[in-house]
Amino acid sequence: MSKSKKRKLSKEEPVRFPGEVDEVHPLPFITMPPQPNEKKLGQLSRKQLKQFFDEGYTVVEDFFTPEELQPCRDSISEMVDNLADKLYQAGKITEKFTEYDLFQRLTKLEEAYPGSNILLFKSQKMPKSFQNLWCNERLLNIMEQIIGPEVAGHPVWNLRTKTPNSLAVDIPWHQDSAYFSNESYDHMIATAWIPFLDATKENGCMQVAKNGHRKGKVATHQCCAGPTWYVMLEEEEMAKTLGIKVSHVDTDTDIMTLPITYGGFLLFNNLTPHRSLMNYSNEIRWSVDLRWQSPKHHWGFYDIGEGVLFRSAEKEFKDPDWDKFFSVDRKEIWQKKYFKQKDDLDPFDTTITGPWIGRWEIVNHNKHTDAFKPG
Ligand SMILES: O=C(O)CCC(=O)C(=O)O
Ligand SMILES: [Fe+2]
Repeated sequence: MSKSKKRKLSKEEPVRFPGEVDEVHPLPFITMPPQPNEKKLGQLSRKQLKQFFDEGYTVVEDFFTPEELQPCRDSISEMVDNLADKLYQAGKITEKFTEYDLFQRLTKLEEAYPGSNILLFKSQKMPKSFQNLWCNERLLNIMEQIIGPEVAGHPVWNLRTKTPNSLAVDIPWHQDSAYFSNESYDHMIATAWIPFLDATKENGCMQVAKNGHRKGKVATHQCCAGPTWYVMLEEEEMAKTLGIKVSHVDTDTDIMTLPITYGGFLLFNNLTPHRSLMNYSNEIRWSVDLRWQSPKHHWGFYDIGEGVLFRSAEKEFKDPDWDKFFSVDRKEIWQKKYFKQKDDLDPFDTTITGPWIGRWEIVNHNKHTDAFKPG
């Protein structure tokens, strides 16, 4: 990968990409807000909270019951079923693989029609079950501990369609703010990464680089990894700019591999470097990532949609305004606003572009970077 990250225009002026800034904002990421004496249901222990602010992550175990997560599993099955129908009706596949379960069926579709995992990633609309998970009372109690009494859902969420051995869903090191706009750099956006099965080293669990948030800085990312639309952060750059120890062999390292048992989840923030391991198993590692922040801050996601208020300090809170939130489909907007192609896209097109591609140096060109048009 490119060593000459900053091609010089002249001796004094290195080329800067829009994502690169000098200022740092460590305090919002390492300072625990004042905590009331009384704990609410589901809230983190003092030790977990301290780890979240000190190290940039914590794993919460045994949080959801299988009954709470089953509706999400059912929704995913339905999404896969719909995709199979669409592919079948368009003549892209000759069988629908209905006999395969949630952890196998998309793999079969992927074999029959490569890119199926991307199509499902690209087309997702949030089902009711995920809405309920997003504003689960115990989860929001945790968000109050992290963000304060005003809690809103952040517009960026993803269902990960991590089929075995697929480069398209192999997500390299990054800080989430590298995908967001620069307005996200100065405040906490908390992510819960929730797997729908035991996430293991074999099936592609997450790794975080602990302490990587402490400098309050977004390191220099590059675009795009292999055949994908993902930004990437080199380990050398993580070590240099974020000051973290990146050894994969020493025990004295900041790289943490985090298997998570079904019912648990991982919490991290928009400056925590993280990636997922390759899925070498024979099952699909489904997960969802959901985000929250204070509604007082900019959404940090360009001008593509706003978040949705879940808790308010001033007034008794009723229901989230889902209609308003869903009136904007952020993935559809990316595809239109940042895509060179003008006419309607083929519904089976697997190109993904978005505003993040314009934020970093493109060191690896592919169909996604080629399709990108600055908004
Ligand atoms: O699920 C993955 O593989 C990556 C998740 C991720 O990058 C995120 O949740 O921000
Ligand atoms: Fe991420």
